[in-house]
Amino acid sequence: MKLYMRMVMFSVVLALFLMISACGGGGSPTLTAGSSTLGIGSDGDSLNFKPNALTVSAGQQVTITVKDNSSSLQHNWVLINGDVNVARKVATAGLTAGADKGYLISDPATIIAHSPLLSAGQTADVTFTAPAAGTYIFICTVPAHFPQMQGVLTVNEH
Ligand SMILES: [Cu+2]
Repeated sequence: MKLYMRMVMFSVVLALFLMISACGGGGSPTLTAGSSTLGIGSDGDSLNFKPNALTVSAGQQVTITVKDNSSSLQHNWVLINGDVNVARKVATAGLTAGADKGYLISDPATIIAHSPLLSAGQTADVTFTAPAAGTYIFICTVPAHFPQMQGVLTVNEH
């Protein structure tokens, strides 16, 4: 009987351990820069980044491979230095700049890094040094893609 109880306890502990392990990843897909290269792509023909959460370390050299996975849409990937209001300003200025400028203004104060404007199926590498610890919004500035098309880059302390 004692042995039976011990086996039951062991099973319960094991089950709990497995449940906790399974929950470790959280809800949203997150890539962590173990290496210095992260991949990110638009989510098929939907206006979403996949993954929409990235994690890097402060000061780390980061290369993000941006892929336009849509069948016909243009996208870009723009890392914003500021909150959602700054992101909106960058997106609005991008509209005014137009397609010739890749829907992007040149403003190092509000844009940390960005890809070129990508057509369906195209890929581009974006290399930059991760900024100070904090959370940063990344967006697509193609008309009507923001505010839906955005995600968060988390920069951890080095
Ligand atoms: Cu887009």
